[in-house]
Amino acid sequence: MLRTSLGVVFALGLALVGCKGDGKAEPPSPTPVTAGTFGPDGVRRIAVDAGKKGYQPERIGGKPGEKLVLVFTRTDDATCIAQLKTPDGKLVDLPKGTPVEVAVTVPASGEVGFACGMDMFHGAIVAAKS
Ligand SMILES: [Cu+2]
Repeated sequence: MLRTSLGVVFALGLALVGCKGDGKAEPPSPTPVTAGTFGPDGVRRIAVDAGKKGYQPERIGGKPGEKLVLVFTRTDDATCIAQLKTPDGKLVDLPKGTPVEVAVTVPASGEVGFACGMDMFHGAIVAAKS
């Protein structure tokens, strides 16, 4: 009996460690325009690493209303981050090591969020101050 409950607690602990990420809000601070590269279509592309610690960069700045392509590449085995929830709520699979392009639009003001499929890791597309 005791062994069983310990096992359950241990499994829960592992699950939490496996998908770490806190939901605490960061204080709003001016986010600069994130460096990217322009594709042949004139749309700025920004590479985002989806790894052990979440999204790098985590806050992506762009000009208000700017269209961007975020190029997500998952670098970690953790299944937690293998799915991306886009700002419009779509779930997108991120196969490990394969860049996946997601078109987004920078909001006119404030920010819009994206997250892992389990809503534990978060990132944001932020209207940068110019
Ligand atoms: Cu997660």
